[in-house]
Amino acid sequence: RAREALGGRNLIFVGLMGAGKSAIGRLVAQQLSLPFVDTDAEIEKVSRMTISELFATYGETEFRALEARVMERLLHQSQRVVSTGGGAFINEQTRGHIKDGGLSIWLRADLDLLWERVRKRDTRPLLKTENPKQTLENLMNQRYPIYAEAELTVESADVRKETMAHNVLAAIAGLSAR
Ligand code: SKM
Repeated sequence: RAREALGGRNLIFVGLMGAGKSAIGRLVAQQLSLPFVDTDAEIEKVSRMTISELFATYGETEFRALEARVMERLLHQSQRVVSTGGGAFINEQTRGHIKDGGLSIWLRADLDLLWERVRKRDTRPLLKTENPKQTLENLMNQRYPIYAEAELTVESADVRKETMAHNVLAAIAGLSAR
């Protein structure tokens, strides 16, 4: 039923780092029998650099421009499930591509859950600050009103990813019942 409700559109996950976009997106793609792509991974592939290297070498502005191009290209291919980098939906141009390119879904999570998941990783250039938890909270405050523009919102909880995938599919299926 979720696949019917999608009606051939792409399904695009947005939200902050640590919300589970990639893990849940991959699982939802399997369950919908659609291909999956993660835009951060795709950017790393086309640039042959890591996200951290891209930020360090070219800066955030260039990264956002590349992200916008990659998003536009990916969303114009065959139907798929896409998980996006945490800042993708915040960039006006990329947000336009996402809104035009399929059904957007915000995985919303609270600060403690996000922090537990990102604190151990060293792959997030935006969190290389004196007080990364405060930085994460600032990002939440800036970004949550914008993520809220996604067509659907699903609350990300500290539960098994299978449960989250189920919640996502139920939310999509519910669209056709509205
Ligand atoms: O796209 C990467 C990059 O580290 C920037 C980012 C962000 O702005 O929240 C999140 C990551 O997915």
